Amino acid sequence: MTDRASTLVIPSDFAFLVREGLTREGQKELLSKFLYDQLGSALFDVICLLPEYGLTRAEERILSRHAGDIVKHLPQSVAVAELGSGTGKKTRLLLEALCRRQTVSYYPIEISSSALASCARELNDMRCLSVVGLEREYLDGLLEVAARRAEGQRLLVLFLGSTIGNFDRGANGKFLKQLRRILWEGDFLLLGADLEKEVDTMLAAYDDSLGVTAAFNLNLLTRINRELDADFRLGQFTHEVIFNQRTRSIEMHLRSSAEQVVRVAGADLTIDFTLGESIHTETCHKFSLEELQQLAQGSGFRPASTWLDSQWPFAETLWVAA
Ligand code: AVI
Repeated sequence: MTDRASTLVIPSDFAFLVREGLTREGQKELLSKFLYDQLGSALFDVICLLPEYGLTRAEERILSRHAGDIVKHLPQSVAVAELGSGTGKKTRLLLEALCRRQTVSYYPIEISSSALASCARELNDMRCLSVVGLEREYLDGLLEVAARRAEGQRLLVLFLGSTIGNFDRGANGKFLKQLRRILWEGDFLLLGADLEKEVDTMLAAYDDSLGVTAAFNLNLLTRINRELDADFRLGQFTHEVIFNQRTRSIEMHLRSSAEQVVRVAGADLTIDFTLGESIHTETCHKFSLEELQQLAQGSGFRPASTWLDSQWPFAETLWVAA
């Protein structure tokens, strides 16, 4: 599974990948990037406010407390590229600290034009900032930023919110190596990663009592119904969250509560579900600090510093391209 925004979704790809995921041997699967249509993205913004979902607040606390310290590690002239800008709210904390010493070129890279627009609105009043949004896949956008950088200018890449956890094991290292190849030695990556914690706390973060995450997950079926002329009955699937001990990951599933047949006309597919069979829709890996260290070294970075939140185990790590 790729991250939520690493690949542009064009309709024929969508049909192809839905077909591929639902017809595979063994565990049926839908890629988590498909969770983020317009409604899914809005639901994700609500998830970030839920009492059970501590990740976003943890990262905000780290950035509001330590932005000055993070910036002290950076050279004078630095351009900032962000993979998946989201609303821009967290980034603002860091950009404000940078703006105290330099004017800043900021390049949010997003596949969603509405997210880019809301990020630009959020940062609109920052006079020291020039914002150039790139509606691209992550690495394509980063290549473009790297080509635009001024002579001698360092790059700081932001990859916040633990989106790195939505890669499959192995795929995260591969992605980071590709990212590293675009950078020059001495460039920086600031990576936000959710850490392992009590299983019940992790499960509750993805199965909140208001049912917002359930709606976020089930919305994927609504999307397939709408875009691929399918007849998934939402009442016959339930949101389920498990912690996979082997992979140290939360997994989101949609479990069929009946034996049923679903037609996905736009993917030319008729699919049988047995009672209790599930579709795996998202992996949310939880890291240990040693694992992050190994990931940095294995992908060509040197870990420079790590900041932790005292209330919710979450790490913001600054890596230097080695
Ligand atoms: C985007 N990503 C970091 C979220 C996470 O926690 O893995 C996605 C999410 N899925 C359900 N809740 C949040």
